[in-house]
Amino acid sequence: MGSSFSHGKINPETQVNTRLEDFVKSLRTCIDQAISQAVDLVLFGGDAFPDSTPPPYVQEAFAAQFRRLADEKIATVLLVGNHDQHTHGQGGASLSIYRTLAVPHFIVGDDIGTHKITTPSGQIQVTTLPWLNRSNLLTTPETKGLPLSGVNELMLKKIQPILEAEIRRLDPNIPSILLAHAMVDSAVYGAEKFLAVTSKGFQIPLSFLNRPEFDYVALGHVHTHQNLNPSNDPPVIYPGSIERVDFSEEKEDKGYIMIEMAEKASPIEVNWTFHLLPTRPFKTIKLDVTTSQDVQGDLLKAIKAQNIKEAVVRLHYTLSKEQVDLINLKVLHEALKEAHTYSIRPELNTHKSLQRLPELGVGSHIDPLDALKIYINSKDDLKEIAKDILEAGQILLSEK
Ligand SMILES: [Mn+2]
Repeated sequence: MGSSFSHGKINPETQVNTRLEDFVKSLRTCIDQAISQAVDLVLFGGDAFPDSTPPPYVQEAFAAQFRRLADEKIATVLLVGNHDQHTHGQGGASLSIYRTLAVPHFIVGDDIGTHKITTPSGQIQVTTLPWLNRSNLLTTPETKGLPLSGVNELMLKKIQPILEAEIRRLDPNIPSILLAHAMVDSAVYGAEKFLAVTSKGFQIPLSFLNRPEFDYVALGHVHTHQNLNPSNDPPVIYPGSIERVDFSEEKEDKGYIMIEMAEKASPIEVNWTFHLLPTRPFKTIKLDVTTSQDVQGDLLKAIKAQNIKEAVVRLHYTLSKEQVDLINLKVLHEALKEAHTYSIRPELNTHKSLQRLPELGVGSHIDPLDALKIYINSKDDLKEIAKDILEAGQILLSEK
């Protein structure tokens, strides 16, 4: 909650970004269902907000929904995801406040541990595996000089025995769930994949989680709903996000998972179902009009062919330089008015493939600043700000 604001607008009645209202609506539907079906337990897989310091009104919108579970005495586990963590000290997660305030029946999962929870239907064990980063697990001397792959390997070596110890302590007579915020190595990723190449992200092998001691593995982090274990033994499920964060999720169904578990039977029978949430549609209208005889007409036709009412729309079209004057932008804006919000991005087809400068070719060993000078000299449009760029470059290079 608090993301995707660029795809929304301020609701004049509430003064709140409509995308926050969309997320609240989705979350409210989930909580409504939990209450109306009198569930025993609610699991939240992490990443409540884009970062650990959400604005108060965003945090309040989240809390206002979850407190309804506390009111109904429904046990709830809030797992800490990477976006919930603050870099400073222990308990430094946006969700830790729920523990500090001792919200009844709420558990905050910010470390690896197993929580035995008594529900109206009996006991259940939930092992939490929050997002772990290197500073949680490793000391600076341990990682000194190690490449990123080595650091990740070392992290996995540390996690495995800790998780193993939790698994061994599980009571085989009580249903057990692993709730993990992780990037699992066999998952299909969307925007989250970019985390993988930074020091912040690493992948956990499916074999760590895919254990018969767990009756269900509930995952957070990846926004695309998927089951990583089609044999369902146990199910290893990403429910996905409850709303679309950006256009990379345009074609995804959004929803929540309802899990049914038999109380005591060996093996414990588990059924899970994905329930669609009524989310705001995202629509990309993309066309190339370079060979069109009626540029404006074709653009309007492409817009009319879509149901854009209340959708977040982007119109991307490619045209040639000569066609620019044939476009009446005012008419395009009028045609897109029905959308919730929209953006128009024309692109000229004159983009030549970028030529590599021979001076900067592979194998040339030149000073970075000289390379920058050569690059700027090759770009007419940069000449005016060449001095500023060089100065900025000097400053950046002097920062070690
Ligand atoms: Mn995450």
